[in-house]
Amino acid sequence: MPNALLLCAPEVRAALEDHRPVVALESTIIAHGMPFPKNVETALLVEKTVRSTGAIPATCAVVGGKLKAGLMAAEIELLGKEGAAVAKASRRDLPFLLSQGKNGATTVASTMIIAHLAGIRIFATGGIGGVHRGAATTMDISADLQELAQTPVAVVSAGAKSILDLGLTLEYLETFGVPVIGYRTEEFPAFYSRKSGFGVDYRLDSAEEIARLLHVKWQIGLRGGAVIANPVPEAHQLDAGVMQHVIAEALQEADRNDIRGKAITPFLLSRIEQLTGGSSLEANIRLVLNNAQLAGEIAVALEKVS
Ligand code: PSU
Ligand code: MN
Repeated sequence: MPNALLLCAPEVRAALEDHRPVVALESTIIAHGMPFPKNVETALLVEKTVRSTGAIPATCAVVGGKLKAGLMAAEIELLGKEGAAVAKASRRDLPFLLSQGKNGATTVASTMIIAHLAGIRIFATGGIGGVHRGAATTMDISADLQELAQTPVAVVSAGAKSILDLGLTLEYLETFGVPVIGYRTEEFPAFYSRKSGFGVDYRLDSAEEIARLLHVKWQIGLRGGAVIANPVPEAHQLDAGVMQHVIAEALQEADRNDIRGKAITPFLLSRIEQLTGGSSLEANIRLVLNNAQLAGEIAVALEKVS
């Protein structure tokens, strides 16, 4: 059913109609996750990486009060340049932005919503949101987790940053029946580093096996998505000990400055980048490209099994 508020790029629509593979990409990472101009360069490189696997990229955002699956380069450039001035749009923000004809950069949660409306089943990002440290008192749990519980889109990520409570994030995903699959790893990766000390539910070593798992999950009518955890490439990971230090410092600063709610993740990301002298940004770019590659391969394999 076409939706009047959804605009698919012609290339994306054509691919979906022909049952060719498409990979959704988010835009909060562009506007709020990385500085200009690296954010725009990376977003375009991510699209190119998806194409190299034979899949079509669909970067998602809210533009002029419409949900978009597939952006023009000029739209990516605009989101990247405006950065934090663009609204960070999660599930709860969509009705306001659409009814007011505004723009928004979509998080994992809202990108999953757009992907599902468009008919896209695979999505690549950097890291998913999760249960924040101290959530027992702040109740700060990303809407990404509820979206994974209810919307049938698989998200390829490098795990989650240890700005989050990774143990509670994994418990939450278990409660809501979201499979966490490690690609060639038994350990849930901690974004900048390959190891976190927490295990994944299952390890699978090929895109084909992951595609089969997703196919059967949806074939038996199980709601929701899946987390595909793809560790940052060995050569680009940062020292876990150093990162623990940096993250602790950034968290303390956030606390001192009373930064809360949707502002906390962008604040921590930019402080971590400053504190690591930019090496966290390089790792971030490499892991996103690595996720785009795997997501493309899974999307290609999924079209073959379904
Ligand atoms: N984690 C990252 N980088 C990011 C985000 C999370 O390492 O850019 C972004 C994603 O768009 C994610 C969102 O969906 O932050 C989660 O925000 P919140 O915790 O406010 O739901
Ligand atoms: Mn939050």
